[in-house]
Amino acid sequence: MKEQLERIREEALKQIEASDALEKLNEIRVAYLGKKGELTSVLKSMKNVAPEDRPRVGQMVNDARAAIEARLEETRLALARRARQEQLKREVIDVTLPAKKSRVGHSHPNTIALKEVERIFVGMGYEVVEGPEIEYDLYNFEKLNIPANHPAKDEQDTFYINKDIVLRTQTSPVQARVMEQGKLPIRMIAPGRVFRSDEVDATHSPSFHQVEGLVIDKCITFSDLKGTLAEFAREMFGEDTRVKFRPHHFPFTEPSAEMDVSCFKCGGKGCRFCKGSGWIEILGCGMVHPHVLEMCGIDPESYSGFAFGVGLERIALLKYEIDDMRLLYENDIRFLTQF
Ligand code: 2NM
Repeated sequence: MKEQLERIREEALKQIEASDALEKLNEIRVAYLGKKGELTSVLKSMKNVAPEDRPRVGQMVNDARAAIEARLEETRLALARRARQEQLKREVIDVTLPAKKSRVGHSHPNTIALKEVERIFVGMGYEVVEGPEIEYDLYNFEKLNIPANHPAKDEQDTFYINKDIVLRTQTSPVQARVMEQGKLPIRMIAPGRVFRSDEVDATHSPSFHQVEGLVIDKCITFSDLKGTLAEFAREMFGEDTRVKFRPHHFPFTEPSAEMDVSCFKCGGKGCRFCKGSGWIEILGCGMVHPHVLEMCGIDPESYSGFAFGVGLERIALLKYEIDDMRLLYENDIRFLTQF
């Protein structure tokens, strides 16, 4: 019995010595100390030992168990330490390396200009409303007093999905939809992408952005339009900006006008920027045509309103002195970060 115990102990310690992985240690633990382990089976055979020898043999079994357990624990700690050391070596961080620069994006000039337009009008109590880019002919043309034979409806200018559906050529259909909902008064701007079948050049693109505005209430007059848009111009281009209105024609407004702002480069004396005139054309506007109000369910006898439309790219090009619209669509970060 004594020899058997000694042999088991030696054998176990030798195997522990030779282990190079934690899993192996576990296997050894099970093989010697487990329920069906070698040491346990010695204990089970105690019944064959003479009663007077049992305490001594029991002591020897316990000693062997304690020795094996101690060596297992020692070796486990040593292996764990070694593994940790190797991990630390693998994961060493060189804090002297230059940091990776994080590449941060930049707001597009259109976005900067739009935020500014929105800030100004929201400050005057306007709501910002969006609508679909794919529109019914009914909202894009019909309800805006643009009849079937109007040149704007020509396939040369409009992208048709089918005979009833188009890519919107303006954001006024959003206004038509809001008027139709019948909640009055209305003070809103409708920013968004619009589409026209244009060739690309320095000032044209088949897809660009507009902000259209609409005010409907009792007793709205052209004076309200002038005051509002003059204030917009001052906030957008500087407090010394003057405005002038030239008669124009739009099917959806009557009367209609185009608004110029005094050149914010030369103050109106005339320079290369304003091509010597001292004025820069900025937007179209007018009093909403009674027929448009009627078609959108508003009684023109009780209500009147004004509307306007600005090209966002035009504002961005002017404000940031960019001379080619195509630069706005390339998204070259070296260009964008200049604004
Ligand atoms: C412009 C110029 C003038 C306009 C008209 C409307 C509506 F829906 F009320 F009829 N929205 N926007 C309008 C008027 C747009 O863009 C140059």
